[in-house]
Amino acid sequence: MNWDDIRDQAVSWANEAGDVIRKSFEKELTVETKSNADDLVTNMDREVEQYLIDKVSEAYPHHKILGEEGVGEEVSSLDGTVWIIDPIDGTMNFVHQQTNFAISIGVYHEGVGMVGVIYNVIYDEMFHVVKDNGAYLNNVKLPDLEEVPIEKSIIAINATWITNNKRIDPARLIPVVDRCRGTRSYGSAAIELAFVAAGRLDAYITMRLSPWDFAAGKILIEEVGGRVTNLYGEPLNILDKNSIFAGKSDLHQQILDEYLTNE
Ligand code: 2AM
Ligand code: CA
Repeated sequence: MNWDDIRDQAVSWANEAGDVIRKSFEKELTVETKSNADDLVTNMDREVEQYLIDKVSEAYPHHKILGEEGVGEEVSSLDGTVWIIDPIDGTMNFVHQQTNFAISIGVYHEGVGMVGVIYNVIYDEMFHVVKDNGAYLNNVKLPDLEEVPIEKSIIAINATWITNNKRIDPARLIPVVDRCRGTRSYGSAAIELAFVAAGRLDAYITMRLSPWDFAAGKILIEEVGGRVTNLYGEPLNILDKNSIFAGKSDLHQQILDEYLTNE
C-alpha cells in the first residue's frame, strides 16, 4: 500500500469537502438532534460523509469505512484497512459559529494508524500525517514536541469536566487546571488534537470521544512524539468510546502520576 498516495487522496478529498461546506453557508441548514438536545446533526454532516465515503469506496472498494453519521458500515474489527471519518467534527460550532469545525479522516491498517488528515475548514489549515513519514500543517513539517513544565502549559479542557458531570469527580481535575498556565476549549476534538500536534496546546483532556473524533488526531500527535491514551494512561480502544488524555510525553506522564493514577 502506498500511504503517501492515500494521504494525498485524503487531503484532496478533505479540500473538496471543505469547498462543499463553505458553499453551504449560502443555503439553509437543517439542524436535528441525535442522542440529546445538544447533540446536533445537520444535512451537511450527512452530505459530506456520503461524499467522502463515495470517494473512498470508489478508490478502495475493499477498505472498510466507519463514519459518524452511519453512512458507512458497521465495523467490528480493525483487520485490513479501515477509514474512520468525521465529516464535521464540532457540529455545534458549525451551527452556531460557522467556524472552529473540522473534517477528520484516520486510516488504520491492521490496527495501526497510518494516515491522518484534519482539515480546519475556515482557517484553511490542513494537518496531515503518514506514520513515520512526518506530520505537516499545510506544507510545513511539524517539529517534534518540546517539553514544557506544567506551570507553563496550556491545557485544553471543557468546563464540563470541572463541574458536576456524570463521568468524573470534578475535584480530580481542578488541581490540574489550577496549576497549568491556562486552559482553552475549542469545541472540536479534532482541532484540539491537531493543536496538540502543532504545539499550540500542551495537552488535551476530555472524558468521552468516539473513534471518529480522535482517530486522525492520535496519529498526528504520536508522529511528533506526543502521547495519546485514556485518562488513566491506558491504550485507546480505537473502535469504541474512550476518555482521552493527549499531550507532550513528559507532561502527560507527570499529570498521570500526580493526579490521575491511584483512584
Ligand atoms: P462532533 O461535533 O463531531 O459530534 C465537543 O466537545 C467535541 O466532542 C466534538 O469533537 C464533538 O464531536 C464531540 N462530541 C460531542 N458529543 C459527543 C458524544 N456524545 N460522544 C463523543 N463525542 C462527542
Ligand atoms: Ca461529527
